[in-house]
Amino acid sequence: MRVYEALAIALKESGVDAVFGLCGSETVKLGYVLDSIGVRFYGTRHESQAVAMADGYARVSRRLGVALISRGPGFTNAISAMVVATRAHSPVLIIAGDTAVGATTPAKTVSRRAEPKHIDQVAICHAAGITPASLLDAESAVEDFRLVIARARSGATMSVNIPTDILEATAGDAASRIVLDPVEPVPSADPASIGTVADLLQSGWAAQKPMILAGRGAFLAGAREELTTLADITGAILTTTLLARSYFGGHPYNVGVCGSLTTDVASELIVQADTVLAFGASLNGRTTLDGSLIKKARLIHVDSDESAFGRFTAAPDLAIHADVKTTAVALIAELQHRGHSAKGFRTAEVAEQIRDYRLESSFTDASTETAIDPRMLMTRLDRLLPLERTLVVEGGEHLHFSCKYLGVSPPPAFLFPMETYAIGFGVGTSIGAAVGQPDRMTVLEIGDAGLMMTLGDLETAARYRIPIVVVISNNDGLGSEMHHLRNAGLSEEFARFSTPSFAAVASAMGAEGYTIRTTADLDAFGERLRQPLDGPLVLDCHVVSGVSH
Ligand SMILES: Cc1ncc(C[n+]2csc(CCOP(=O)(O)OP(=O)(O)O)c2C)c(N)n1
Ligand SMILES: [Mg+2]
Repeated sequence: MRVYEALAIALKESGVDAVFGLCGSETVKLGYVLDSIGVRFYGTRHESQAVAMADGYARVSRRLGVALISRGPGFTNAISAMVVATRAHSPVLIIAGDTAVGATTPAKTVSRRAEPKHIDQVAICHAAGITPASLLDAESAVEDFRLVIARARSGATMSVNIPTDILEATAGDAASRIVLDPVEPVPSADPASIGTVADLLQSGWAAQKPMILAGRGAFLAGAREELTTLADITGAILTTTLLARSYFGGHPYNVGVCGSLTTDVASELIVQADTVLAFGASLNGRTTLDGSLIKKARLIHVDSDESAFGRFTAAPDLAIHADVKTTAVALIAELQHRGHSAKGFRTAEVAEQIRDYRLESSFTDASTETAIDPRMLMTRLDRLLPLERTLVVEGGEHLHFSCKYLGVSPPPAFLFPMETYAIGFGVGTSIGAAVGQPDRMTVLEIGDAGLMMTLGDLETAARYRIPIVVVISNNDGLGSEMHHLRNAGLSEEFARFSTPSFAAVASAMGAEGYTIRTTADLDAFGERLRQPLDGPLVLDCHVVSGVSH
């Protein structure tokens, strides 16, 4: 059996049932065999979207997302998306071809540089922070592959490069010969740190108003129950990073997102906090408004990733490098042992303040006869779309509206593939999410420029009849750049591009498309959105540009 056949079988045996890819001559037979043995192959239009699909699939399901691409330029096309998956700690495996190493023609001197497609993929991975592995031995290729699959499945994006001649060689059954870097185990919190935090929380003069801030790390550790218990004991308000949106949804002292996308009521309470317990959050500048939001508070930062401490903000008052959930459990036990219970923020007045806040009353509608105020668009969509939904938001000015005014269910229902602050991954991420979590409606909210950048793969969604609602916040241009130009007193026309009718483009690609200019247009879709979708439904929503956020 050839290596490519044996690898296909190994992948299927490991439980993978979907692969996203754009193949080249050396990987197409691997893709073909995968599909023919029952691993559904989704053929994409661009390598970056194949990786984004694998990433979206992994983010919603926490199952292994797999992309299959070709060597050299096919590989470099996917780099940006691979960096995004790596930084998100997505369990993603990118299988790529690579230049022949002379395995089947040892007599011939193989010059890698003489091969037009040759690009040093491993060096690129190292430079970009992606973890590479190469299968360079047909004898052990299958077992090496199994090892790489297991590592990726544990939550590490891996790029496995397989030279063309290794793919074609006869597969052996030797034990694995590759060596992967060891994984550092996550420690438990040391009792001294737990004692210090308990002392602080007990000293009524120092910690009168505690706040618990949870990030995606808290969700990944499965710590919701523990963190709410901790908040209830200490009288803390609950808040999250953007990535962990709605994590504490339904709790009476949940104030929602902390940071630049916070609500007025939340920021009013957050600035009063004198002790912040951050769990599994990297505390980037957006979460803390460059530190200003939690300036007066003592910061206790708990994270399983040691590099999170002080990465974006000043070093915390106490850093606890440990598993988030077991740290919360230990802290609860210690506080209960001491009989600690505090009122903190918990007053009827605060509960009422949180409960009575209405986001839709926080702005004045600036819609015109031909374009909708984006805040209005999102609040209306919030009511029209089923509550159980996966929301994927791409970058651009529009994100300020969808991330604030369009609600989501608890994680992992909100996907924001913006780890590098780049646009260009929303289409792929939403397709992967819809495949990975078919029981929920997947909604992609994207700008006109972001969609134009990756338009080809809208056709992939149509071809496979993937049910996604694509909400385009269309302002005919690069809204973010228009904003910067305006602020600099320059003409925003430089960044204004008129876009084609997305309704027409959608229908040419085999999708359903509509143009929306008013809330009445939108309301007319209420019924349609409750019907099952047969492929992408594209809503080209013309929005008022320059609305403040
Ligand atoms: C790969 C990449 N290229 C360029 C940028 C810079 N950039 C950020 S937002 C943006 C405009 C996006 O326009 P659109 O998708 O229409 O959203 P809008 O800002 O108009 O709401 C650009 C070009 C980026 N973030 N990533
Ligand atoms: Mg735009």
